[in-house]
Formats: sequence, C-alpha cells, structure tokens
Amino acid sequence: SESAFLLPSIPPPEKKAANDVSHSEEVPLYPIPGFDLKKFNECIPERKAVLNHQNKEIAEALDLLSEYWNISHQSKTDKLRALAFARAAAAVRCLPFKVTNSQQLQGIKDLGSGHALRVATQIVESGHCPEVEEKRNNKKFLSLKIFCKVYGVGPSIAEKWYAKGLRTTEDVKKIDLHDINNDMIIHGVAFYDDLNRPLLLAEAENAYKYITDLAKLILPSVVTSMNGGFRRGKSSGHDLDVLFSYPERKDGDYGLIAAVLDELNKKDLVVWSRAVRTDGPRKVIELDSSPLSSGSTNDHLPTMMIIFKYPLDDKFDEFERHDLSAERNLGAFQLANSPSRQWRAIRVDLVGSTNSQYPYAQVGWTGNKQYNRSLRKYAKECLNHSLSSTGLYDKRQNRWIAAQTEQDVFHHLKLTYREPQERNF
Ligand code: DCT
Ligand code: MG
Repeated sequence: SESAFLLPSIPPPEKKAANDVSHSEEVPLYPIPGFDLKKFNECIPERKAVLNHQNKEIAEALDLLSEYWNISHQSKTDKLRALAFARAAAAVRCLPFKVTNSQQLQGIKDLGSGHALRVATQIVESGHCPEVEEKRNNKKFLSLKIFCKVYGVGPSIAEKWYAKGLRTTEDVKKIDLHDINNDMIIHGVAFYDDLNRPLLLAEAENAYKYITDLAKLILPSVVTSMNGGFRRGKSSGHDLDVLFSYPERKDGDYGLIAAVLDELNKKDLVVWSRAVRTDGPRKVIELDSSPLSSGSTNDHLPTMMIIFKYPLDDKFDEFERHDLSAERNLGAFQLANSPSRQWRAIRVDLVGSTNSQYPYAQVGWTGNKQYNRSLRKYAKECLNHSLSSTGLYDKRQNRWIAAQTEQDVFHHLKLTYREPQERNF
C-alpha cells in the first residue's frame, strides 16, 4: 500500500525466549563445532591452556577472588575457596573459544554450579561483577597484597604486619629491622623495588647462560634447562628457575649446585642465598628440619634460593672484572642503597636433580602451579600413583616408574603429551 511505501516497515527486534526450543536447536551452543563438553570434563590434565587464551576477563575475575581468599585467609575454608577459584579460572583458560553466552558456561567441571559460575556469568552478561570490584578495592586486601610482595612474606606475616598498623609500601620500607629475625625477609624489604621489577626474558636468558656456563666448567656432562614461566612462553616473570641434571651421587646431592654457588660467591655476585629442599618451590623445607644425611633425601630436590647481582648494562664479562669485594661487609640496606652499585638484585633458584629424576623435575618446575596440582590429583585419583618433582610412584605395585624424557612422564600418566606452552592453567 501507499502508506507502507512512505513508512518502510522495520522488522521487529528478534525476541529470544529462553524456552524457544525450535530456535536453540538451530543455533549451536558453542562457536566451534568440534567442542565436546563431555570430553572436556573427562580428564582435567588433558585440557590445554595457552597463555593467549580467549577468556581473559573471566579468568582475571576468578584469579582475583582466588588471590583474595589466599591472601586474606582466616580458616581452612578460605584456603579451599582460594583453590576452588584457582581451578575455576584454569577451566576458563582451557576453553578453546571465547564465551559470548552464559549458557556456554553450564556444566563445566571445575567451574561448577556455585559461586565461581555466578561470577563468570555476571562477567559474560554485563562485563562487571560487583563482588570482584569490591574485593579488588578492599583496603585490607590491598595492604596484604603489598606485604606479600616482600620476598619471604606470606599471608600469616602479612596479617601480623597489618595488625601492627602497617598499610603501605612506605610503611614496609620503614620497618625496624630489629623486629625481623628472618634474613630472607630483611633482604626482601631492602630489595623490595628490585625484586618486584619484572624479570624480562632476555635478562633471564643472559643470567641463565652465565650461570650454566659456570656449571659446565665444573661438570661438563651437566644438562640444564630454564624452567618456570619462561619455559611456558612467558616474556617476563618474577624469577629465574634453573634446573640441573647430573649422575647420581653417593655423598648427598648438593654437590653441583653448592659448587656453582661457591663460584658465584667467589665473584661476589651473590647478595643472599639459602639451601633448602623443595617439591614445588612453595613447599620449602628448612634444612635444619631435614638433615642431608637423613633417609628422606630422595623425595625432595636440593634447591639453592639466591638473590643475585645482575649487571645494569647486561654485560657479565665486564661486570666480572669489577672488584665487588668491598660490598662483602655491607648489610642488606647499605648494599641496597649503595650509590655506586652497578647491578640490580634478581631472584634465581638453582634446582638439582639426578638424571633419573630429571624428567619429573622438568614437569614439576615447568608448572604452572595449577597444572601441577591437576596432574598430581589425577595421578592419585585415577591411577593410584603419587607424582612429585622427583618421580612417579605406583602405590599398588610399590615401585618407582622410570622415565627418560618428559614424553615418557606423560606416557606413564596415560596422558597426551602437552608442550610447556600448553601448560598455562
Ligand atoms: N610450582 C609448584 N608448586 C608451587 C609453586 C610453583 O609446583 N607451589 C612450580 C610451577 C612453576 C615452577 O614451580 C616455578 O615456580 P615459580 O617461579 O614460582 O612460578 P613461575 O610459573 O615460574 O612464575 P614466575 O614467572 O612469576 O616466576
Ligand atoms: Mg619462575
């Protein structure tokens, strides 16, 4: 008709009813046709998580809640909450498509049907979760986060500092050192700025080459690798993780890494160091409580935690020729504030493993932390095996399972091999 000609009709907006079955049958739920939720849920460590995944906003929100409950935890329940949010964030990082519709979040194992799912749904639907924003800006949380950035400080010391009235970075730097009897924390405070500057890949590679060249002079057959976040493809990190592999020794296993530390000390390149045993760097066991000669030597890797002098101009050759011996007698603060210092303090972990432990140590020290948790849980629950950075133990047959390579480790775990860059859970 004429009126229709004058006023062209605009099609009414499409109404999507939740119960419009005919419609939802036509539009697939997932944007990638091959996505199979059942398979995705079957076995968590079969999932792949690349650094550049497609659901950053959701993962960030869940990570924040995990960090919140980890840092400000008061009880076992809070700790478990932190772990649950970390698992949920990992699940989201593993999704091979960008979530655009909250229906796509339904039924994902580890995202669950409770709190984490509600948060993820809010982010997808409105781009915003009030609970996350409230916690992100929570004054106490912000202070505790600052305190936990001090090397050697965890949630319980952070809580004590908060109770004493400390709030800011400036407060931390003004702490009376006589109140601290832990030299790790004293160095953490003194070198707060240095140690919180991200370590770049090029710097890590440079320090790695310098340290491993020294190690090869001591033991030419040594095998080394740069592990941690850099091996997973990160371009910066908080430390350098160096793993060494050498033949088994009868006389205890600090031999090589202690010798490397000696060499670094002779060149006055070490600010601070501590020998510990680790199974995953956070589970540090002080040597006093675990003597080297005791029978427990093969369930933890010998580890040398170091604060290392990294030349400001990146040139170790020239730096080596400087006489740094005058710095030997300075305390942490004098050293940190010395106007002539030509270096920056960086964190380095030297980790020793025997050739037979090496493939397992590789997996453990590559991480990430959440990926390791998922592997260990799976090994225990699905295979009745016990996995650590030193080996895989079959609890039914009471035997250690030997591996030559990381591929062997995955094979023994009955898992598809994953490249380090795919282990960013
Ligand atoms: N790891 C672990 N258990 C932990 C902590 C860490 O199994 N509780 C593993 C995973 C990574 C590896 O050890 C190195 O640890 P970090 O250096 O702390 O982690 P990262 O991934 O290298 O992170 P960053 O890039 O910040 O150094
Ligand atoms: Mg690291």
